[in-house]
Amino acid sequence: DGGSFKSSWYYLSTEKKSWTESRQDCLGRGAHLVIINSKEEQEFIYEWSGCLDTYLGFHDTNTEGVWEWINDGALDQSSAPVTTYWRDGEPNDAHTGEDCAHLSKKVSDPLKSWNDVPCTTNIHWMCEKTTSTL
Ligand code: MAN
Ligand code: CA
Repeated sequence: DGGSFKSSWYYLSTEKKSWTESRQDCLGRGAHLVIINSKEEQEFIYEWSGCLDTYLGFHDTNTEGVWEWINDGALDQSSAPVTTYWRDGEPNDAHTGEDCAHLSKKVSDPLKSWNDVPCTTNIHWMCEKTTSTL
């Protein structure tokens, strides 16, 4: 919801890491990999990430094809039906398997900008800390 978007703090990494290392980095900051709860938050994140591809807290590592948000103690962890913003043709679980989602900047539509990659791929990431529940 828009409330949690407006009360969140974000961190954009300068380094590139695997998804698991990125997730761990966020936990070390008292935060979590970004969770997108609204269209407004998706649009904001898309702009704010600039030209960088960044990991999201979204994965299907537990069951192939069943995408879920991480539960790392986020106040804005949502049990609501998930709205996704995949690039056309994604997620495609290409190559030897792709279970981690990232924001892809090789597109022009902010609302069609997610792609799945192997979780071992080193890219940037974005952490989020929800500062109040509103
Ligand atoms: C292309 C597409 C994507 C895939 C990446 C992996 O962009 O095939 O689906 O995730 O390559 O690098
Ligand atoms: Ca893919």
